[in-house]
Amino acid sequence: MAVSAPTQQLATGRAGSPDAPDDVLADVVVVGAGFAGLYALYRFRQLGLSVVGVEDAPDVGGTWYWNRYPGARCDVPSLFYSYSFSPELRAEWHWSEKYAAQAEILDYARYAADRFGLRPHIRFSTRVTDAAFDEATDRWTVRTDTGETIRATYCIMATGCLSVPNEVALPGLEDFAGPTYHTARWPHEPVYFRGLRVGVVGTGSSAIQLIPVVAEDAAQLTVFQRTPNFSVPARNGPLDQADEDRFVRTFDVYLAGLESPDFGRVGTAAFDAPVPPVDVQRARYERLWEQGGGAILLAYPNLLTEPAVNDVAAEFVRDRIRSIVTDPVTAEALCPTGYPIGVKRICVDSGYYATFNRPNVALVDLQRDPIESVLADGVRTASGTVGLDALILATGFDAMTGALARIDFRARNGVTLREAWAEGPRTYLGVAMAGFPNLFVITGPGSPSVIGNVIHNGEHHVDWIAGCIAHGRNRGASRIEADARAEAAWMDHVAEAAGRTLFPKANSWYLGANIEGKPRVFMPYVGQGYRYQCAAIAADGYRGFRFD
Ligand code: N01
Repeated sequence: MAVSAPTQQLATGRAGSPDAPDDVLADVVVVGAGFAGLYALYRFRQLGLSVVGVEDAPDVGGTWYWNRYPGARCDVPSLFYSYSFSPELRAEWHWSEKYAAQAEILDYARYAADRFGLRPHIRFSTRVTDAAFDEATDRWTVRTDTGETIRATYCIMATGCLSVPNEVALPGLEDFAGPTYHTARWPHEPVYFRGLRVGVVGTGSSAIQLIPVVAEDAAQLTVFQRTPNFSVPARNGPLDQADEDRFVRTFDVYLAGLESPDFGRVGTAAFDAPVPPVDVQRARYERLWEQGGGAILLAYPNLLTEPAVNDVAAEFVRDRIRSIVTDPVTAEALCPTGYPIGVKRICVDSGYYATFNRPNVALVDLQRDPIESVLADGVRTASGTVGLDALILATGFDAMTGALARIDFRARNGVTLREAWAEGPRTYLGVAMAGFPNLFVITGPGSPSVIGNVIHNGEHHVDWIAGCIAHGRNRGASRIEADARAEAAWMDHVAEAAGRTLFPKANSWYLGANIEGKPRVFMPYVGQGYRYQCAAIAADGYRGFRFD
């Protein structure tokens, strides 16, 4: 297979090729310049491939470029929420807080992009509209909204799991006279709420981070809650050198652990684990609550598989809510019931529940008092009207498949990805799809992706795909495609792994349940030893792939 020159020397058009003179040619096109896309650019260029990046936003950062609502910060400790691939970068960058705020995370992405010289290879403010596989040349023809055509052998989708906002159609929303904001598309200029009556729709991670901050400014804040979420305190604070040193001492052990056959939040070992006495469990949750962060879910290996353990953890958090929120009716409305803790992504907050003790904050429980209509100056619910000057939609994302489904991918036989996924996403290992040669997805459905550390999961996929491409090139193959039987077996395994846990017992975005009409398929892989399995498949000549 011919290898074209690195990106900066790209030819535009080639003698004897069907390409138009203005077509951009590359070995690899990487769509998305968030953490995964940036690393993909770096890694594939290291392989000596020519790489073109395409990014919708005018800058790098992905979800951290767009999600700049007040209070936006990481819910994984920043020292972990960092690239692992470069010891130099790790040594150079110092996080200021245990859970960094959005601006600092975006600065980190920018720093990494500059440090590794990636910006010149990215077309910013450019969105991929459609992509078709050309059987004659074994290349993807990728078209963008700027009118460009990129022809590349490999198409790498690094479009993120949480990038397409869930734009809800509240009745009458278009009549609202004040400003409306979506947390996932927050304006870049400052937004002031001082003295205003503000409404927030949604109580997921974004809302739970935003509500305490907006409550400090707003004259009145009304939270419209459809489903209460479990949230634990972050106990955020400054980081110092001693924290970093402690982290560095254990980081390599952590990285090695990721490769183990036993690694996985909900491993099969969980099914044999004992159910500790309730008082023992509660004492442990108490310690973890005081310590802060989502580690409470790691208290017991069977917390996400065994109702007798999960129920105690859930009741523990409900008791904490009741002890923080002084009005008993509001406290009860904030208590999540009817689904296990941890099977919707747990929220990590700074003062969320206590915010409801403020005189200027009110909760509307939509289960009892649903929204009837948005009006020009407020929201009418079954019980009355709430006057509002500004409305914030914290309604989340079309997760995991949204960004992929809106690109018109056409496979070998003309089938689009949307059609192929009509009954739910189907992948082999969460990285490749039968019928879509040379198309790879980073942290796609069917991989751990959002379960665990999404930056490290993205790095793993990029490395694995790079190995797969190198394997194909060494064999002189110009086409790499997942086998339909391997894909089917993997999807069965993904479903079986989820079915052994409590995860399917909540209407979560993991299941696509937050988007009307979306097929209910549990998308992340929650089985054990994912990296170990990927390594074994690679060692076995990338079993389940065809190299032609
Ligand atoms: O979105 P969500 P999010 N009427 O889907 C409600 C990550 N994240 O942006 O549960 C009324 O969790 C909906 O109600 P219900 C993190 O992984 C990470 O908050 O569907 N309400 C829910 O309350 C997180 O899990 C960070 O009944 C409606 C809310 O809107 C993921 O992003 C920070 C509605 C949406 O909650 C998504 O979080 C922030 C309607 N029509 C987010 N439609 C980090 O720190 C929806 N809702 C890394």
